[in-house]
Amino acid sequence: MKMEHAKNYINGEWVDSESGKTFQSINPANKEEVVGVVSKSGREDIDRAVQAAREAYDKWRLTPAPRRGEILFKAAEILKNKKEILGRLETREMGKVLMEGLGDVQEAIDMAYYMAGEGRRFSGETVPSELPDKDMKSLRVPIGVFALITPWNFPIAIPAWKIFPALICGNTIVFKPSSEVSVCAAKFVEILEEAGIPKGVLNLVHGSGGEVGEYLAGHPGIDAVSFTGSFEIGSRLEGICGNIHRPVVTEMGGKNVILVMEDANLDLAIEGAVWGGFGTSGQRCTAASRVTVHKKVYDTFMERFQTAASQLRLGDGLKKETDMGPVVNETQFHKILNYIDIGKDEGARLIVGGKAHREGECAKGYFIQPTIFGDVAPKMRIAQEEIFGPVVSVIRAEDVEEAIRIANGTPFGLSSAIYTQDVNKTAIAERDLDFGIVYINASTIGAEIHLPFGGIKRSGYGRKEAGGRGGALDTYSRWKVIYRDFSGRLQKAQIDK
Ligand code: UN1
Repeated sequence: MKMEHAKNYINGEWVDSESGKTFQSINPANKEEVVGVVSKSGREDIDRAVQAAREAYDKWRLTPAPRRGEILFKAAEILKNKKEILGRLETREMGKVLMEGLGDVQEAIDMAYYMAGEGRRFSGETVPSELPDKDMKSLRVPIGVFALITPWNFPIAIPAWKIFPALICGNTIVFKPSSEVSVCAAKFVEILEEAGIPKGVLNLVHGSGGEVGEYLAGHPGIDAVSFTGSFEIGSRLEGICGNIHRPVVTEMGGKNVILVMEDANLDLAIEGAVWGGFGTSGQRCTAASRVTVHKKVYDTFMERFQTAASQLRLGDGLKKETDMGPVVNETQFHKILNYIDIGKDEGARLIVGGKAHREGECAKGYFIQPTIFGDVAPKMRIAQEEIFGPVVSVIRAEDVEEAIRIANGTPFGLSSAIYTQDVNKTAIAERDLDFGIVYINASTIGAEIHLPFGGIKRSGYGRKEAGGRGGALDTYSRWKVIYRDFSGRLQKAQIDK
């Protein structure tokens, strides 16, 4: 397989880091395969990228929004042509199965078309004044230079959620992707370069969050920060930004939950639990890591869920027969196995899985068996903390009210789901589940890009991501209000009434 070189992209040029240092990006399905050699950046590289973004800002903010939209439209077309290449690269670099890699790229394509259109709908309000010969309006204006810090689990989609709306709103960008997916990020930026993004408008700097991410977020040349990743890092960035009065948006973890009621269509609920719990090897912030099941159907559900999970085939995500790929790296691998030990120590019942999977070719990668714990108590750590791996905790519930109380009883609030045929229960769930997203008869994953995405409590802070006016546009623009008095005399609002 081809080894790639992922360089920094600063002021329209692909450059090595100033120190000349590099690091490797490895295929988690096969540690022997180096996917790419990546420029390892330091503060001096960040300084240059921020400066380039600052210098490009005035010209870009004054470029008409429909023109900015045309570049995004072109990016969508190129992404469409390169969908297969990018999807395969995602599988090699972070392990998700090809079908999911392609879905990830599709999310970016959809976002690009959607935001391209927003360039012509960039509207504010015009309202009448209380006074004669005076007009007034609100305008969306860009915020300035955005630092965008993204995770490894959606290597193309999440950067697209941030970069496209930031660009359409007229901001310039310093983009710092997770070091796990540097090659994907570089390929994505190459596409935007090909689409015609002017130099300096989008800059890419590789490196680790600790070394360059925090420095970037607090950099004096940055106006606002958008981050997706763990609560630990996100809350640290909130602190840094709060201290210097800088807008920050964070999308963080989840302890998402599926509620299975006594009247649920169990075929559907089990498919949903498998897809939500083990899709992307459980490494989604929306993953269904908890399931609460009504006591009347608990035993049947468990038996069938166990059978379905044990049939999943693990392997390299590029192979057609693979259902579930590896987890992303050694640190996550050990962290997840450690959580499995914690679950056993806490007295949860291990139903299936629970071990690393080292058969055949899988010995070369970071594979963990799909794991289900039964008889989990809501306060156990495995039911409270984000594991970010293929581990699902199943909790018994008496009724819908108890299931909702359990669902709401963690520090997170991103995504939730209820399976039931009873319209009244869906209404209660919709009203009372304390989450950013509620699914009805569908799993906790699969948010679409034209509605806002995000959660409450430890799942997120600030405005929401992705789509909808309340998502993308409100995050990446601010309101400016204009009053114009053309009466030629002093008029006093409120007083002259
Ligand atoms: C994430 O896991 O970080 O709703 C985002 C979903 C995807 C996005 C997940 N569209 O599952």
